[in-house]
Amino acid sequence: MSDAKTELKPESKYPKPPARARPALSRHVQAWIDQCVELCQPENVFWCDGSPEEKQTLLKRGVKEGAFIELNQEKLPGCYLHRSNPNDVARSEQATFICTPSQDMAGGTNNWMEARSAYAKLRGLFSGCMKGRTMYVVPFVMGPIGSPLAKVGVELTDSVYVAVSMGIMTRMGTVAWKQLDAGVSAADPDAEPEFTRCLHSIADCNPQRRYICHFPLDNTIWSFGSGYGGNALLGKKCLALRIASFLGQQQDWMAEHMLLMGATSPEGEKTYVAAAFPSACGKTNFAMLIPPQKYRDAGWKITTVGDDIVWMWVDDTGRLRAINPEAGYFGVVPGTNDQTNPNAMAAMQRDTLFTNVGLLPDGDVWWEGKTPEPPAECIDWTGQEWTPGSGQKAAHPNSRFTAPMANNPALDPAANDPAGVPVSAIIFGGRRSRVVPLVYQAFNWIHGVYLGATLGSETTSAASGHVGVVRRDPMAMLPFIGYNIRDYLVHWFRMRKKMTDCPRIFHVNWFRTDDRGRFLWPGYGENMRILKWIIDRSRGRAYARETLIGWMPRSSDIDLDGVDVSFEQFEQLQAINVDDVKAEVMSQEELFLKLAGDLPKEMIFQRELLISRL
Ligand code: GTP
Ligand code: SPV
Ligand code: MN
Repeated sequence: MSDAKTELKPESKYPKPPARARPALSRHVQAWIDQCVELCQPENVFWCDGSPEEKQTLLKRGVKEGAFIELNQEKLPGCYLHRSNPNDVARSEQATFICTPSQDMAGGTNNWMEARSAYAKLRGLFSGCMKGRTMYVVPFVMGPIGSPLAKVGVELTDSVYVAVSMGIMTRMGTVAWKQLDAGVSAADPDAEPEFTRCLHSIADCNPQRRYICHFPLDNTIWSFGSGYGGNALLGKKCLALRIASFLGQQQDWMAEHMLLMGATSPEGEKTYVAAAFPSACGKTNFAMLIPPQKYRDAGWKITTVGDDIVWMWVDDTGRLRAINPEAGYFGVVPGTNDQTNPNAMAAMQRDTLFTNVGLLPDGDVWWEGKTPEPPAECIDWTGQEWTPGSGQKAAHPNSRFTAPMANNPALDPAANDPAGVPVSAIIFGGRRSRVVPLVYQAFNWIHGVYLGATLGSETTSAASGHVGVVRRDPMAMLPFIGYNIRDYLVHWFRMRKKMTDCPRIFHVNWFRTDDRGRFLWPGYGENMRILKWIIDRSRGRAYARETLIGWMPRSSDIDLDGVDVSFEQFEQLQAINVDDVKAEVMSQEELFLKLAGDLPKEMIFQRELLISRL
């Protein structure tokens, strides 16, 4: 394919046919874009090529239109602030639909719309919705270029914020057209190339007319009425989790809501670990962990492959391997500071978009927890003047930073490796102030899948709705499974059969509190101590006791030297109360009922075994 930049101006005035603007494009891709242009009737079409110059153009345009506020460029070069509509600050799970011919394909945990009526409804909404606006054509690749799992998507959006964000979060631009071309077979050059059709309009950002619709059978996503990350950056949750989980089930691979980290020991032994925690439950922080001084002195190093999504497959030798499909981080800011996550702080020093944080008088940003003392004043995330006594939050609890992963000082060297990395351990974890111990290990894969499937967590501000209620969040994927959860669980059990030596599975909870509501475990960097035990268990080196819920370390099996946790406190962290476990089993009933009649037998047997151990 010839270079797009030499052939066309970035913007072509509609209704000049985009077909002539992009002669090298597959006619199938072109035809789809033409249809969307006809439907949405944008005034202009802007073809993104992913170049640094183009990013500057888009940022300038965003500043002019009010989508971005330029921050202090001396302190924060290349950084901008975006304030969203106050009604549009988190994922809208109620407005998220799996659209298939039958409801059974979506299953009991998803909102479902019949595919044809969903198209009809959304066609009505999209019709003419970009009048007077620019449509950005954003081609992107999810996954390292050349990876067998890498997928191409094209997002058509009328939001400059979305276009710039996609440029950070994905491998965006001409590279995607090339990858698409590379996928076309020589035998049938006119065959339809495989790509995800992503259509997005923020429209008038009305929550009553907000729909995030997935058509897994058509490899298509239509998102209307929201500009928020998980609803609008369609490569992320929509493609890389919902559509990808469906494709993975069909094609024998897995798309999971997991971080992926490498741990290098003083001896130079490298272990990769993946961990599934629900939204705003610590993936970014764990993935960027900086070990305590003593571990660093000894030579331990943690590196990040990904902080939110992994795609995994079983290689020829029977090992589970994984890639991070993303190229950036869309991370929670509140609570992030130089103590809790210095790597994230470093990553957001440049070329970062901040969404819904406070703006300081000198053009710097602030959020709750950034500094021990709040600033004397700032402009809060809604654009109002703010002082510490105002009783409001300066930053929205779900305010976010969008930074290229290349900014992470601890980026793993394999983050761009198409071959991915081998996974030795999988960790499930939730946010549980009570009941659930700090760490334990599943008896085996099937038990581990049961633990993942029954994962409970207190809800957070990452999704709109109540915060702090325990809900079941199977594999931290409840909002992201793109098909029937019954088939998803069966898929997890089946994948085991392809593996020769499967990863060990663990469960953690960094969030257990004492009677006064204080965290019992210091968390963050100190989680290294737990990770060390997990690595040693995965490699057959550490001791564990058999308990009714799984294998557990004794206090002597975890290094507590140099951390402010007494042996008694550790016992409190690891305590299991039989009555609590019974109540926990009962509270899983709700999930089991959603699966009624469809429950994989392994789930029933594991539950029976647990009950018989009580
Ligand atoms: P998503 O991006 O929504 O998928 O979230 P995430 O899982 O990446 O969550 P993240 O790491 O951003 O953490 C969210 C919140 O949990 C932040 O407010 C953190 O400060 C807090 N947090 C993370 N790790 C720990 C920990 O080890 N202990 C405690 N107490 N809090 C933590
Ligand atoms: C999450 O909610 O799990 C996120 C943020 O990672 S978003 O991409 O907006 O879904
Ligand atoms: Mn997430």
